[in-house]
Amino acid sequence: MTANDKGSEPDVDELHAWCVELATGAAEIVRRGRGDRSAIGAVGTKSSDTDLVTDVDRATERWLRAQILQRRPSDTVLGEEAGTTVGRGGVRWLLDPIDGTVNFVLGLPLYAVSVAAEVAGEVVAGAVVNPVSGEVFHARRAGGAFLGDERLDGPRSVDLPAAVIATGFNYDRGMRTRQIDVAARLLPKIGDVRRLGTAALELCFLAAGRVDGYYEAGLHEWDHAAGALVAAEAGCVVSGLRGRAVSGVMVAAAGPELAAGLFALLEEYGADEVTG
Ligand code: LIP
Repeated sequence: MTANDKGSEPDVDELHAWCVELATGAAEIVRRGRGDRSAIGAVGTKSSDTDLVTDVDRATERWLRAQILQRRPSDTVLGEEAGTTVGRGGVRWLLDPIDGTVNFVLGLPLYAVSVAAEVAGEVVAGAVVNPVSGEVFHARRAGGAFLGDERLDGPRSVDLPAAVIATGFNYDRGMRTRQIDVAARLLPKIGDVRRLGTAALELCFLAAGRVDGYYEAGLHEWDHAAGALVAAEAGCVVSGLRGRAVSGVMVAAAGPELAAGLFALLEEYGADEVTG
């Protein structure tokens, strides 16, 4: 039975393979696009003057949507650039053609294609591919997290005062003012902060032990869907704050030893109360 049979239970292993295949193929389009100044030069803005979009974002999402249509024509697709296409199939695909678009435009080598497959409201497979490094992070629910073929087992064992925590700031200038106040209170209590500009990669870097924790408010589903699965399958705690689930209000993630202490500080500082 294949995942594209109508009415059959989607095959999660097949969805996982497709997430890797699609994110890898899309990453090649992004890689080639980075070399085309005309494509990058046509930079538009969306929610604010810092929320950038390029022709490469749009072309990559069009390619991803076409690939999904070939495999599972009845599914729902949500993408950052073209919104939601509602279908009757059993899978909802979440696409970020370039997560870290500002980095992409500037030529900072930290951006990624993120593809996730959700079944019955739960992300069951995902892949995040950095077109510059060629790194392919991927996971399937209950199947573990991987960088290529290498199994990922999350961050090091570290105390909060030495922990390096990644975060991000929203395109809304009022919200980011409140977010920087939270970061300013947090910084003296931890080892350092990293602002890498791509939620998808920051969550995968947590899974790979390159940072010790991550939190951000105001993300869209497509930003975190695949990366959150990779982090969770690497053994990390991934949730909202105050016992809530991951949402646009807050995505918080850390290793099991660090999570309680980090999340308590974030709750105390109101990291999930910045949307205004
Ligand atoms: C980005 C996120 C990042 C956030 C940026 C931006 P985009 O997504 O991945 O974590 O801090 O403000 O939202 O817009 O590059 O796809």
